[in-house]
Amino acid sequence: MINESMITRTIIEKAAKDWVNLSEIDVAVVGAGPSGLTAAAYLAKAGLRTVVFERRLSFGGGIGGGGMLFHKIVVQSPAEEILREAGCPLEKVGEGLFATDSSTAIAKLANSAIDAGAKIILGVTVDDVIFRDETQPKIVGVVLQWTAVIMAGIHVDPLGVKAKAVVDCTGHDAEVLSVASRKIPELNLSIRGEKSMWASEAEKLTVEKTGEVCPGLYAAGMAAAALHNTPRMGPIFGGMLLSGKKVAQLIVEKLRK
Ligand code: 48F
Repeated sequence: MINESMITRTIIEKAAKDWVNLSEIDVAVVGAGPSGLTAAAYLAKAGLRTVVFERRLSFGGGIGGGGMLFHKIVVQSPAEEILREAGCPLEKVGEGLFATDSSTAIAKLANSAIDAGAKIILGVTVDDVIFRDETQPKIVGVVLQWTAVIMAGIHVDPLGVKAKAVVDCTGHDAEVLSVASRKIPELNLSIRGEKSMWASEAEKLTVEKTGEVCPGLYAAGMAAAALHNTPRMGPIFGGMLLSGKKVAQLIVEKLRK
């Protein structure tokens, strides 16, 4: 029988249990766009306790807008293998070039991350990092707030989650890197923002620049482009997927040492 108090109790008990478990994790991925979802899938596949914190109530980030709201995205070799592995149908449109529906790509990438064992928490914004400065500055977690609280403009103290690695996958604004550079000057981080469009160069450089920014903090996707002032690419997504996969491999190697 449907009972309101039972619904309430179930939600609160189950959510509280999850939050207790996620207060200390292996990897906090910030942002559920293409780079974040891909990173989460490979991190979780490697057995790391991975949680994606996403500000919105939906995942996919910039995929959903396709190209100027037309509902297709383009992906190039070898990144299409990541989508294929996730079960995403692809239409070959040229040598090494493929197209798919933006909604399909979102669903398949999210599904792949969840099936691998990653948890995706929606409606939560990362608005700061946790740091230590014992021998050198190090990022050891993220500070969380309900997006709705931030939108309401009321002061509510946030919660902290400890993580062995934090990945900024927040896209063009590189929000985690930005807050870290503003609040921890010892990190000497300067976020210069992305350059104007040059698709082929941007795709290559985004993957090249993906990596550890300082101990405990990594940049992937457009956050890496914003950090290194490399060009934007528009609605071609291979670089985002390869960047997510690369950051996952780097973290797995680091945490296994
Ligand atoms: O913007 P987004 O898709 O970043 P990405 O993975 O991919 C970029 C491409 O979509 C596209 C492009 C190249 O193809 O130029 O733009 O680098 O996804 C970023 C996600 O992070 C969320 C945001 O809502 C989006 O879903 N996000 C941003 N800031 C925060 C956040 C934050 N402070 N806390 C939590 N989530």
